[in-house]
Amino acid sequence: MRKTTILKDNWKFLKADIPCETAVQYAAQGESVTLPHTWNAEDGQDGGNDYHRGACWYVRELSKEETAGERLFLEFAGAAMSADVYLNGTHLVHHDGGYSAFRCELTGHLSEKNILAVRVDNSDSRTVYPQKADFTFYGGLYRPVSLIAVPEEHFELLKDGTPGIKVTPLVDLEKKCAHVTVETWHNGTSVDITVNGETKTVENKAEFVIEDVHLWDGLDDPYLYTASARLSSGDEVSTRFGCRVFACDPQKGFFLNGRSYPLRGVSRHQDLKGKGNALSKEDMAADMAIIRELGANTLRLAHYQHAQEFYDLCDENGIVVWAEIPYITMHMTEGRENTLTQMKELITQCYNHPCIAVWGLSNEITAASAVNEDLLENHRLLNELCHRMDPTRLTTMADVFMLETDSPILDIPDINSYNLYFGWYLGELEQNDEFFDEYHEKYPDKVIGFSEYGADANPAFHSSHPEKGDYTEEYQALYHEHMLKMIEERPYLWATHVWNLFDFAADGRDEGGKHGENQKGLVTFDRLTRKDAFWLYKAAWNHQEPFVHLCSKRYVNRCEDETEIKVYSNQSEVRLYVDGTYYGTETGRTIFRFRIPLLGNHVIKAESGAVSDTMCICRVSEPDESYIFNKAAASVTNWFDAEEVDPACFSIKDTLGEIRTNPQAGAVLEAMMAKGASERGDVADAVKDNPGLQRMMARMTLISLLKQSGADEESIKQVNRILQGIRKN
Ligand code: GCB
Repeated sequence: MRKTTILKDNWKFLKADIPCETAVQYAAQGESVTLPHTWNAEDGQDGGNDYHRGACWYVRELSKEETAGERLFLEFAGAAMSADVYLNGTHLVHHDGGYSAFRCELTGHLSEKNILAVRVDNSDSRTVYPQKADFTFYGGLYRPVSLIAVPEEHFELLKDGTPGIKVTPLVDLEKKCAHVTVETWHNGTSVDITVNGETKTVENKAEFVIEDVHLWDGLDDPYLYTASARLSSGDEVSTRFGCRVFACDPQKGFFLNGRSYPLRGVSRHQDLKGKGNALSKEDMAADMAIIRELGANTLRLAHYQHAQEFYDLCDENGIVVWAEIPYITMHMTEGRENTLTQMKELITQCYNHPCIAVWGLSNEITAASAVNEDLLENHRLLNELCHRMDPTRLTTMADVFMLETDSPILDIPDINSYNLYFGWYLGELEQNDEFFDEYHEKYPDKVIGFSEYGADANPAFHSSHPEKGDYTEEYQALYHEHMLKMIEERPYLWATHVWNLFDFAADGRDEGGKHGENQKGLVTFDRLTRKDAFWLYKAAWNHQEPFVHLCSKRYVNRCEDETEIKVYSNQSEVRLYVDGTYYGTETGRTIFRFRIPLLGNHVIKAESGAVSDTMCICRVSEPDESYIFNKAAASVTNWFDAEEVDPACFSIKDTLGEIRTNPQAGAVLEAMMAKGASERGDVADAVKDNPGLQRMMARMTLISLLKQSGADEESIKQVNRILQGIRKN
């Protein structure tokens, strides 16, 4: 028999980088904590990029009862980022990587009184990923720690955190059967392996055939089988598995069990406002409920290995998953070994989950690194490792927008995917469409996906003239309306993932009225507010639960004669009532628009069949300043909208490409850029050296570039005056 004891209580936490003996000696004076725990729950979420990154200690005495058993192992489901485990002062194991599980054996080191001390360290490192990324690197024992007592004869526990049992189901769709191979690792002589009611006694590996197989069929029917293995000592392991076939076609996109199944969904980070990454099972289940409500059929579990409980939830809910390691943003020449061990652990620990379709090698790794031989070699080794450990799944990679599509790195993974932020960080929305059209035409035989896209929104900010960079709920909604359509028109995209389902902590950020948060979420960090864009996707993806949603409900005070009333719904007809009087009906799909005169206070009701939604808006004489985040940019916009521009001459409304066609106007631009370059050298250099980026910049209007770079109103006006003095042709 196996006994697992979760060590939740009675830990002492010391926020100090001290020797083990000192930590043990002063443990009583430490802070009492329960696991899961992170020391960055507050300072990792409040901005300033100043959260504690260092080594801390967790100390706990193990009771007699807890240490009973023939062989005793200790399991850490996640210790961020590196950990050293000591029992009674003896160092037992060192582990690098904050997102994968590891174990060590305590047997032989136990005495009368047993003190466990764990040094956990999230400081800077040149060898352990992640080091540069847009999320908080929380430190702590933020997932459960357990004792596992097993008999002398038991399943393997140490190697890469293995579950001891590995199941490979290969499905024959025509014959409607599955060939299931079950492998086990143990120190006994034989093992009884059971699948679907059939038991085989073997040395370690058995093959089964399941006739008339019940498929794991995505959201509709995520059926799970169980495989179990038992030794004569009574030690037993079991795992669930699913029988399904994933395939990708460059023209037709993703297939599940032989039918077209475009993967459309979101990404998720594993943190929560006020708690950091120390989540409970209930927190995870609540996240999954929101994912189901949205109607997404895929998740990119970014940017690292998530909790086993979360992959379990994806198995149970039929969500197709992209799993990845935190090999992100910046390649480290001394980090190769760590990428390989993190990948080995990810695959070993997650192999049995039917939800996982692809292994992600890296994310935007060329954002801060050149494509050199060392980086290519690292990717080749990772790719080979994935194929060696798991020939049944494809490998992929999330490419940064400025990575040239003919870069040799794209040839390494089986399939690719791009992260594009046109329409947010730079460029215009249409450039997303153009990018994929060009790619698809140039590489008709390559599978391509859309691994990230998004725009930040703070639901406190609103506008009737939303635009890029204003952080309004309305701009985010418009952005996603464009993207949803763009994606629907391109079924060849094997997977698309909104960045991100939830706002998340990025302590280095300070923007859009919040400190320390990336606000690209469709839902706020505390999960309490679904932004309008959430309802857009729900209207497109959730066909189960009829609803109508009135947009801009938080935009109450409006200063205009006429206002737009926009409704998102998964119904085909929406009726509108203003102050109790029928106003009109719109038919269509997903987005329904009305315009109404704004006279005073109004009660607006949208209705479709049995479902309805209501809001109140009111006419005000002055714009409500509390809705505007970027007041400087807003005033530039107001000035610019009112300004008469002579179209025969150049202006800041022209694109950089147009301006460059004229030597005189081009010289004005160069001079302006050179001034900017001397102020922010690195960025300008990156643009200069990157033809792809240059091409994209050529399509940006000068006004959007100026606003984005934070230029003040006076200098924008000045550049415009100069350009207006230069005639086109
Ligand atoms: C990216 C990164 C992601 C960031 C995101 C953003 O490309 O992969 O980690 O959070 O952009 O919001 O800038």
